[in-house]
Amino acid sequence: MRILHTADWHLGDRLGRIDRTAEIENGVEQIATYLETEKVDLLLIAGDLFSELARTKTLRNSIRHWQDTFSRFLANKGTILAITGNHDNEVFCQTLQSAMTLAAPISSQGILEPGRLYLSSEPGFIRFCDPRSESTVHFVLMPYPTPSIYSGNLATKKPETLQEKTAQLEQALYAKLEDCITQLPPNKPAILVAHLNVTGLAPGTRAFRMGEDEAIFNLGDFSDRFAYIALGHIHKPICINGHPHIRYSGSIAKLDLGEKDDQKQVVIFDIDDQGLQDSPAVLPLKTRNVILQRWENPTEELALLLQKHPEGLSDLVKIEFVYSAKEDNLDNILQQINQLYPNWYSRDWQERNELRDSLASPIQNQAKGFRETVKEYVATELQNHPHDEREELQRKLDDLLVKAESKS
Ligand SMILES: [Mn+2]
Repeated sequence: MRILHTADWHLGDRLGRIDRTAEIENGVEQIATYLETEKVDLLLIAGDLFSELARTKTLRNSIRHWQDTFSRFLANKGTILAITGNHDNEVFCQTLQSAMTLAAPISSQGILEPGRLYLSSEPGFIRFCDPRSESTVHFVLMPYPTPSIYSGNLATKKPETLQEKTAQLEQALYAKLEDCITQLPPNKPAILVAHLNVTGLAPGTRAFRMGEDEAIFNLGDFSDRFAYIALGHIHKPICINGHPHIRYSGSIAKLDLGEKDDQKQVVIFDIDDQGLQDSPAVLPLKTRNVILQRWENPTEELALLLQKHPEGLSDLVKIEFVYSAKEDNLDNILQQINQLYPNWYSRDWQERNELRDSLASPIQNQAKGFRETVKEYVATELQNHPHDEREELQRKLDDLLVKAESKS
């Protein structure tokens, strides 16, 4: 069976004011092309299909996009197997799963039919028939661990601290994993699909939009049992402890500045009755650049860049600059930014004479209050709206802020 491993699509995600849907869908289309050219049997998505920022309409459009993109793959008996990640909306995914099962009931024999999408938000163990060798391929699925998903294996004692809660969740996941492994037929190759943080990453490697206190799982004792471990959650493509068969495929678009240097990719591998054949192969994905621009002399820098790229650039850019009210024209600068980088996602500036601290890090030292932060955010989001509408919304916002402050 030939399998393509990918993860962390984050459909419907945003970066500042920029909606990333079209770009991420382009990544999905590149994957669909690989499914055909590489004659893949099963597409494996290790969690985080949707962004937590996606609206219902975006979710609907994404599903429609899958229909268009994968209909041929599915009609040719290709299979899509996905698990949920921490960014996926659990209720939405469960509804989708139930609706699919209702439309096409799953056979009770235990070996799942090819030619359809399986999206699992439950940990467990499933089987498919390998269309090449007619043998059975086993998958253990471990979606992102939340107390509701792993409740069957959770200790009954209510946790008193966050550490205790994390420890209980870790134990529940290990117990479930152990339980699935005992159900596997001995000496048959199996694949583990999991959306979580594992040990063996370089210090400071953190999951997308997650804090430092996240649970980290040690797959060490379990990893020998699997021919391949398909991980999702960390957006960088990484092999764990140098093992080519234990890896994060990484996300399919550069979702923020932390991913600016990543070469996005998917992994393809073959598995048969004997286990993994050869070393997994990596195929590149074309992605849009995400960059940071810091200017001390914005007028000059912009003139140079516009001379070089009069048509503008498609990069997603975070811009920070310092200008002088005497020498620079702020309106011109902002206009030229729109011309050069129509896809800027964040911009921040400071008038040179307003600076109190050293010039070296003027922008990072801004400490804004609640009111200022909210107003600034709304002003940025509304900048492309008609003037009247903007003024009216800002007036309403002011009223709301006054009310909120009088209550607190
Ligand atoms: Mn994740």
